[in-house]
Amino acid sequence: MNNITIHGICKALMKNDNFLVFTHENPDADTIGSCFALIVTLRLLGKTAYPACCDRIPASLAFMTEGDREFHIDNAPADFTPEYYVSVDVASTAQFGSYRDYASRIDLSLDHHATHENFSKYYLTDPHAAACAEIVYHVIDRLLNGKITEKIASLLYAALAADTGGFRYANTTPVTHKIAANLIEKGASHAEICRNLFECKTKTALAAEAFAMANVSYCCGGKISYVTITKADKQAHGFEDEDTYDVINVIRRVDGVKVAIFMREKDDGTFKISTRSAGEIDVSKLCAIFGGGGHAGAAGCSVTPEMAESALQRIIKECGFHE
Ligand SMILES: [Mn+2]
Repeated sequence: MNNITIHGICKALMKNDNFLVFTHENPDADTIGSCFALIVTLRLLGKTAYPACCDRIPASLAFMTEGDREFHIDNAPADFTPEYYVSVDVASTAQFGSYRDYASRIDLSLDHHATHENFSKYYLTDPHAAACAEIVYHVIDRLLNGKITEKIASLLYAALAADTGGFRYANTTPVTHKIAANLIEKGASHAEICRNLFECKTKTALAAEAFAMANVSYCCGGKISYVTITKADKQAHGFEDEDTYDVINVIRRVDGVKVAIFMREKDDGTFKISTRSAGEIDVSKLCAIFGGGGHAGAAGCSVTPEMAESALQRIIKECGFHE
């Protein structure tokens, strides 16, 4: 499954310079925290490193990047020539989004998705890691001889907290808690991070969630909840794609729901389907039918507008619940 160790990764990073570190498309806190923690570390070691993020950082996560939201490859200085390409939390070539063409150049990928495609020269995937940041933590801790800075600690803590839903999801392990404890010891501002991640919401994000609560449907005796937000809905109610990131978490909370499905029409007209499972069903398998992937408890895929309704019905059917 892996062709390099943490020790090997540290050697490769020490030996090289001029790093470009890729996040996945529609970046979340894990890919952002992993990417920026690695960049800060590499710079501390005297190296040149820049992030490559094809999509804007969501406004709700801009607290992780000091308010900056654009980290395109051409935002790096003109005289920067990348020599070593890394990706973090990226499970497949498709997840590079508009940077898909770079996938074949990746020297090293660090990931925690069981569905990881081995697209890179070297790869370390640990599906037992709650977040990619757990793997990145081990790399950084070794590179810095335990001298993790406050800033790095906060970035990794935010990544860990986000991918575990505030250490509540089934992916949380004793290792996750030990790493989190160490990051707090190193100065991670945990309370502020958790407020930013889980409590603060823009008015438009709250409006999107209110829309979802008002329009959610149930089937299979209440075991499945689902809702769709179209472009027209977004226009009519004034919310944007990034306002809808927590919609899936709103509709999965309903008592008795085993699988939640959220379908969102993107600006390019395709539909992004996000799924969550309470445990029984492996939703990554359902999303794989449509070329997507993710984790057993959280997965997604994208389909064409013509496919959207039938994909939703197929996913519902594949859950195998009876009415
Ligand atoms: Mn992740």
